[in-house]
Amino acid sequence: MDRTLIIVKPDAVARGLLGEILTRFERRGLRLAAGALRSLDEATARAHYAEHDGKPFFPRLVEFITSGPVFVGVLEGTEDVFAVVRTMMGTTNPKESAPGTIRGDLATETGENLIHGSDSLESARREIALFFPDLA
Ligand code: D4T
Repeated sequence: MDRTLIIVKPDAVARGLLGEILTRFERRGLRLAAGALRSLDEATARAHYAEHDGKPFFPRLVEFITSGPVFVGVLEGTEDVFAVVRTMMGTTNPKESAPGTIRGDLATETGENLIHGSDSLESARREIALFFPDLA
């Protein structure tokens, strides 16, 4: 069974959208294999977003993801679950996200786009090992 990692970001938790977002995944047929509210420290945030280190938006991204509690979860339930989750999230820039997606329904700004989801099976393995070493 494939698994993928989600992070419900500080903007979503602060806006009270955690339940709405998890409900969407559950209604789709996905299950939470693990999950917890956490406050990410800078080292964990930098490790998670290492592929973006050096890009102009990286400092702001680390500052944002460490600015308040997030919900880190592992979803499972179908083959290529990462792709199902990414489709449900919508595009990175919510202004371009289709209605019906999480970002397309609930967000407008790239810097506050509510949710992270692993972008491949390899990313999912790496990210699950970072946040839930007992599951890896
Ligand atoms: P994450 O990784 O958070 O699931 O988002 P995406 O997979 O949809 O997008 P990404 O990895 O390209 O970007 C990571 C994170 O950085 C923010 N960002 C991105 C930003 O603030 N400005 C930008 O120009 C880009 C490309 C939003 C998501």
